[in-house]
Formats: sequence, structure tokens, C-alpha cells
Amino acid sequence: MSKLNLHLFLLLLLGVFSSCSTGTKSIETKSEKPNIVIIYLDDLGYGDVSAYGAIEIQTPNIDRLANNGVMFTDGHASSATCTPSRYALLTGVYPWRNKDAKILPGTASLIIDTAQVTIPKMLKEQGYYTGVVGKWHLGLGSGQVNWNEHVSPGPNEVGFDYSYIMAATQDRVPTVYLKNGLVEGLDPNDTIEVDYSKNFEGEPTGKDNPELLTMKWHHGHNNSIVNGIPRIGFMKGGKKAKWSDVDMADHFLAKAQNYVKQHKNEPFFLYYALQQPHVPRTPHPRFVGSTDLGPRGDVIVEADWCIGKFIKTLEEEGILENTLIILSSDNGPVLNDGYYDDAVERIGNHDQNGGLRGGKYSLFEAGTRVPFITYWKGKIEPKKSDALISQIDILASVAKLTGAEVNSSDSEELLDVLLGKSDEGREELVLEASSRTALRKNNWLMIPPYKGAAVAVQVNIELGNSSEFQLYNLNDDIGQQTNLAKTNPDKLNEMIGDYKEIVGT
Ligand code: NG6
Ligand code: CA
Repeated sequence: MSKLNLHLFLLLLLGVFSSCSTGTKSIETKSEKPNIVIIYLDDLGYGDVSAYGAIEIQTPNIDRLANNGVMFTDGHASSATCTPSRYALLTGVYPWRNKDAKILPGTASLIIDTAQVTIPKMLKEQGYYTGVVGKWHLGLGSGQVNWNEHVSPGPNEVGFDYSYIMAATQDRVPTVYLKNGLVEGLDPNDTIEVDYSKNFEGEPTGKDNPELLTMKWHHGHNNSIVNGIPRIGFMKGGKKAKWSDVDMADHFLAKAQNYVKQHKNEPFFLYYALQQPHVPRTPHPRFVGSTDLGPRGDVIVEADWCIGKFIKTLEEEGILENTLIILSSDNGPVLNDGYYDDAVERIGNHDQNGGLRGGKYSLFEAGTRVPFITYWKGKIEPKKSDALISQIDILASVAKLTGAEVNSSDSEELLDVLLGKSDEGREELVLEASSRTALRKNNWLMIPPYKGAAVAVQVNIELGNSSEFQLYNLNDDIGQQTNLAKTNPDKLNEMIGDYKEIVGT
């Protein structure tokens, strides 16, 4: 019998056996595998959630997860920017190993190798239906993308059965949604063209046509104008397909809810990647004014509301008890990320960093230490955990949970930590920010010397760059104010040795 025929034969046999089994039995088998949902926010800071100490922003729905699940106080994104964090989350591989894992334009090629292990691919092999709804930002296609045809490879080629995404970010063109590789709502007579180097003749831009703007740009963001908002990159055509910014949150929520309803009878994986509070911050009118902080605060409340609605759907469909929810953010917070939207002016007493130094783009703590919560009704006992854990560990941990076998060296299996049964987290973790790396070991953090500005002036964030080695003891200096590199040379040398061993420079 040829290999193919043997496969067919085995499949048939399997079919016969499963159709003989009783209905109850197949339900039992199903419930053995929990649904897995990753709720991922964009630029949400450690201090932006009320369970993590925010007072000026109330996030009751995220709090409900935090207070009834494991609330990690030392949970990390793999990077201080989006693309690398998302790459690492899905592949379990450190982003600094892949030179393409950096903030991508909307025209970038897919940076995940289609042969690579990913969480959805792994879960698919375990019988899961897999989906992504929301922000992608991992590149699409493999060269020049024609947005008027099926765009591939993309999420569907790296393990997702279903994808409903925006290609890059809310501030980058193309400003359209793609469903399973096809631009939704595209009028074939109004084709889309996208270019990141030059404008299309006759098309207005943020730079030249300020009179057309409803939101002003501060830095960057002065190319094509969509819905009165100037974006990064140039786009022409596709009028009917363009998204409505103020409806984006509701739009993604509805897709996530439908996905759950459609797949409630099979084990499913959903990567629900919300776009808030990344710029441009465009709360739906019903959320405008829900905080005193302006649009940045308001979209966090909007995101929290969406999360509440989403969880309610899981509850109503009767599957909340069988769903592991992991909530986190792709990188730390930023106030002014390129638009005048009052984020700085109206910050008041709110501390988006929650006492940490730095922010988005930074090697300091606020770059990667983010809200990190696991929730599983009836399975996870509420607790706070100070275990060191990274989003790259989700792959190996979820593999363990579902019985998948993966060969991963960066991703550590920390299932008991995720489920709150243990506080033995990582011993070491490499942090990344715009290709620069630092080493965390227990409570110590070492940043090697880096050239470059100490502060990114436009966003007003300390990047962690210094001509000297930096060494911090986070146990008693969470705000990273005292550099111990000179006073503790033994620790510094130990850290440098470990760092070289892992990162190899
Ligand atoms: C930067 C953008 C910033 C944001 C970021 C990506 C400028 C001047 N700044 O280049 O606004 O889009 O890229 O953010 O263009 S991330 O969360 O997707 O990494
Ligand atoms: Ca981000």
C-alpha cells in the first residue's frame, strides 16, 4: 500500500470508529481540550488598568479577569514594539533572532516562515479551529502585494483557519479589512493601490492639505488622508472598502463574537487583537468623554467594554468554564505617538507606566512589562503572581496544556505558572526594543551600552540608551533610578557572561 493510500485507510478506519462511539463520549473528548483565547491590546501600559492601580481610568471588565484569575505583576511582552512582540507571541521565538521583526510598513512581506511552528498551527494539529480577529502587523504576501487579488501568504498560511484583520496598524495604509486574504467590500471598479515611497498624483496628503484634516499630525503621519485622519503611507482607490475608524472596535468585536458562536462546539483558538489604545485614537461617540483623559483614556474604556461583551458571549454560549483566556499588551504605553490628541495635555494624575521607567520603544521596564492576566473560570484560583513570565512562553505552555509536542528553545513551558499553581517563573529573559537587547536575571536587569539618543524626543520616552553598562536591582528599585554597574562589578560580569551566551555578541 502506498503511503497516501495507507493514510486514507487509517482515516477511514478512524471515521468508522468515531461514528460508532456514543454521542456522550464525543462530548467528553471535546471538553478535554479547552478553548484558548488570547486577548491582545496595542500599547496598553502597565498602569492603564484599574486592577493594576489606575484610578483615572476604570476597566471593570479587565479587572474582573485580573481579580478572578492570575494577575501577573512581572509579565512581559517580548519587545517594546508591536511586530516583534506579535512575531514572538505566535512563534515562541525571540524576535531579535529575526532581523525582519521590526515595525513594518503596510506593504511588508510576511515575516513568519510558513514552515515555522506557530501557536495556531500547533493547535490545529490538536484538532482546534483557529482564528485571528484584529490587528495583524506581521506582513502579508511575499513581495509586491496586489490588494485587489487574494493576498497570500498571510495568517491563513501560518496556521489560522479564519482571519479577519487589518493589515498593519490603524495609522498605516491600506485602511481596509481583509477576510481570509481578500479585501472586504472591494469594488472591482475602484482598485486599491498602496505605496510607501511616493504619493499618487492628485491625491491629497496630510502634509499639503491641512484643511482636510479632522485630526492633526504631530510627527510622521502626514501622507494619505482617510476619514480626515492623515496616515503613514499612500493609498489610492478602494473607497467603499475603507474602514470607519470610530466603528473599528465594534466591528472587530462582532467578528470575535460571531467566531465564538460559530465554533463553540469544537475546541477553538482565537487571537483577538484589539487596536486600542494605539494611535489614531478614535473612540466611538458613545465613549467620548468617558474619562477625563481625552481619546487615549476613552479608547481604553472602549476596549474594556469590548472585552466585557466578548466574555459575556462566552458565558451566554455556555463555554466560559471551558475557555482559558490570556490577556496582555504588545508593548508599553506612549502618550504622543504622532497625533495631537490631548494624550499629554490631559494626562493629569494618571500614570500609564504604573511607576515604571521608559515606555513604548524603551529597554527600561515600561517598554515590556505590561498587564498580563490568565483567567479560566472554575479552573484558575484568583491570585497575584510575581513570577517572571514572557509572552514567548505561551507557545510551550499551551503545547503542554493540549498535549502538543513542540521543540522550542526560547519558549519555556510554564503552564503551572500560567494556571496559578506555581510561582516559579523564568530565571532569565532577554528583553528587546528596536533591535537592542537587555538581560533580565531574577531581579536584576543589565542593559549593555548603546549608541543613540537617551530620549526619543518626539514621543518623550527614555529609550534606555547609555554609553555605559546599566545594572538595576528591581527588587528595591523598580523605577530603575540607581545604576549599580560600578558598585556591583561581580553581578555585572555574571550578567554580561550570561547575556553573551544567549544573545551571542
Ligand atoms: C512608528 C509610528 C508610530 C507607531 C509605531 C508602531 C511615526 C513617526 N511613528 O513609526 O505612530 O505607528 O511606528 O507602533 O510614524 S506599533 O505599536 O505598531 O509598534
Ligand atoms: Ca503596539
